Amino acid sequence: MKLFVYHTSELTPSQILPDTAVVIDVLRATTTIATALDVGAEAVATFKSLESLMEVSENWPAQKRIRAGERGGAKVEGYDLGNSPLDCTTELMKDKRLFLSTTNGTKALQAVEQSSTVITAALINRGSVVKYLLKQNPETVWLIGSGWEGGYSLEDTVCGGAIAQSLLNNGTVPVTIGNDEVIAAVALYSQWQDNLLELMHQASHGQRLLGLGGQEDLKYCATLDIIETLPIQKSPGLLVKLASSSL
Ligand code: 3SL
Repeated sequence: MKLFVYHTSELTPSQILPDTAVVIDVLRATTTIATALDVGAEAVATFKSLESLMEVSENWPAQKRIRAGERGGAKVEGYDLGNSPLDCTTELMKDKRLFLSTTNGTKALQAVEQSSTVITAALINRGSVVKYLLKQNPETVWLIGSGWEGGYSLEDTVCGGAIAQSLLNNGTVPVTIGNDEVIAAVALYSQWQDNLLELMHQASHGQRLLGLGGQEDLKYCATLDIIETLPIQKSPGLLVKLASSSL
């Protein structure tokens, strides 16, 4: 397995695709996606634009859908939810399809949606991501941060580092380093691994969310390995929970 880290989707090569793309938006899209599927959502349909979300979700039974729209960290008017993973309760999500559009995370997903395999990662499900990659052992793996409007986000790269460090230390499957960003991401994670919440507080998007009252969101998003759910793309933009027998 050859591992690459890209801090943002804008920095990923545009002419080639990996065997497995791992999209990361710790604050908060991929944390929300994993949580929604973990509590029983039937699937999460992701959209770069709010217009296409509205258009596609119109064809889905109203009692079976939840529309979530976030821009600039805030809920978009007229949507059921914003992008807080803490809104994803079993009561709300069970057997529903979550239609989600966020500022950067769903855009990053779209950038690599043609890869043979697309999964999403966050700190909360890091262990399952590692387990899956070691089991599948794809030739090339890209860990892609969503960043913020083209810029680098600390929390996405630290998650890439958490995954990369576990893969590089696994001791059974040979894993090689594909670019310098892997080394940088592992160094970042090594520095902050015991203080991930403090890193979120220092990160620019963490500060943006704190300004919007997102203290509890930051706490949840900074927690490592608390769920086993692995979101995997079934068709472009549509994520489902990987069956636990496949992990
Ligand atoms: O940028 C994104 O896609 C979001 O996850 C941003 S937020 O955390 O919902 O503000």
